[in-house]
Amino acid sequence: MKGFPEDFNWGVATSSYQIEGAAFEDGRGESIWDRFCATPGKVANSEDGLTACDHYHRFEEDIQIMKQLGVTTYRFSMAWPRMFPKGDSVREQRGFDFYDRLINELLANGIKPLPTLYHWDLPQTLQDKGGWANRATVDAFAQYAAAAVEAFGDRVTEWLTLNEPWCVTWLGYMNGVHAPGVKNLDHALAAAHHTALAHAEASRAMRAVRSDLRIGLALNMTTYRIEDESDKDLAELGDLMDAQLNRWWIQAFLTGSYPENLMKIHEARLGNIILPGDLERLKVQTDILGVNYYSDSFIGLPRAEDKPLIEEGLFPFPHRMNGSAPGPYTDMGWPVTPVGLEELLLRIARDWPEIEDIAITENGAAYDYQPDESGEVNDIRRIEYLLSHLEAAGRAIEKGAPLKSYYAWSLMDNFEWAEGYNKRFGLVHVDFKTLKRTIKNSGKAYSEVIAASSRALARN
Ligand code: IFM
Repeated sequence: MKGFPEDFNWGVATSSYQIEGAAFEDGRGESIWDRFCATPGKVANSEDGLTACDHYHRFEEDIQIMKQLGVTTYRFSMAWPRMFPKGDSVREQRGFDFYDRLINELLANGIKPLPTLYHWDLPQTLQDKGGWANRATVDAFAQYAAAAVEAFGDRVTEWLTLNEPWCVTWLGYMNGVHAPGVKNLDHALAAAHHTALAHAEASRAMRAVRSDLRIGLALNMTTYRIEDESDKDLAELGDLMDAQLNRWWIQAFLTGSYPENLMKIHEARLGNIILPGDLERLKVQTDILGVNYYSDSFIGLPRAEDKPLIEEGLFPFPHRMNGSAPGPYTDMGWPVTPVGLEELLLRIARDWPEIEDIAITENGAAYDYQPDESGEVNDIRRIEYLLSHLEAAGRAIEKGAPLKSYYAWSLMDNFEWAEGYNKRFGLVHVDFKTLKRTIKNSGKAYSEVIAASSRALARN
């Protein structure tokens, strides 16, 4: 694969609630996703993460699969309610012990761990007090982050704080399709600010324990494509969406400010949320920018029946998301747009030259391929998706993007949040009845890319 340097990190990614299962074992507390899944009508087929891939009991087997794939690094998340069941200062040692075993097993197999501290499983007790809309969650998160570094910082030097704070904020607190299912603009704006503050405060708390850490966060990012550039409303809308998704958290940690267009639209509300001194506190050394990229987003001209997406004034113009997107599409209905990844990486390099280490912390596609009679899973469209995105990433490196790592989403089929188990993103097939794992042909293709890259390394 062209473009990738010798020391490139080749990884796979997962998250705790999506794979671990053992939801109430060894003292783990209830998370907002346990509560959300138990609420009728929230998740497809009323599915939940109670068992998921049972990774909690099968992590050794899963690490052997990673070894077989040849990955050099593994991005996973720690479940906050496993370690602090109520989100306060009372620890559950058995939760810490699980991650201790996981990390040691990874290291023993030559795989570098990259933990994410928050991939959406907030302790329910914190949500009962407002969750990310409550400022107190910022301090609770910083304490949890520091405790994780105290426990594992001797072996783990790279950390991510939050995964996709845009989803936490806008899917969790505005349109309510994710846990905790709140629909309230004030809560959403508070979550947008508190997650940015949480990244900064947690980073400082972690560095106070160990100064040698490299810390980042993972943002879902996209390139917005506007159907008609001459349409002023659509162009303004594109800029608002770009600010809300791509710029909010980056601008916060780099400059201690938020995009002006959003500050203006939400002036009155944000005035009550952002307290004196907060903006300065947002700015924090961030060593790794994790980019979760799946597809470009297409903002189309409205049809007669289209209405403003959010009445309260966030997206004030009627439009049609992805209406103008070219195919093909994945099972999520997301367009396949590999060139967009190259453009996004080059945009990051151009707009934020201070960022010296980009990791693609997630990239992948949902396609439902099952084992054939011989047991083989020939997921040809996933192979095409994977290779075309890797080629795009390689071109971006050649043109100067400081991309250091790639994590395929996901190691294995898992619980895809509100979509349940129907949307399969794995390089490894999981039979959710027997929990049998089968490496798909995409997993084998990825493995060949990694092997070819290490052969190139050996030749030099
Ligand atoms: O499964 C999710 C993951 O948890 C966060 N990023 C997007 C993935 C696919 O939807």
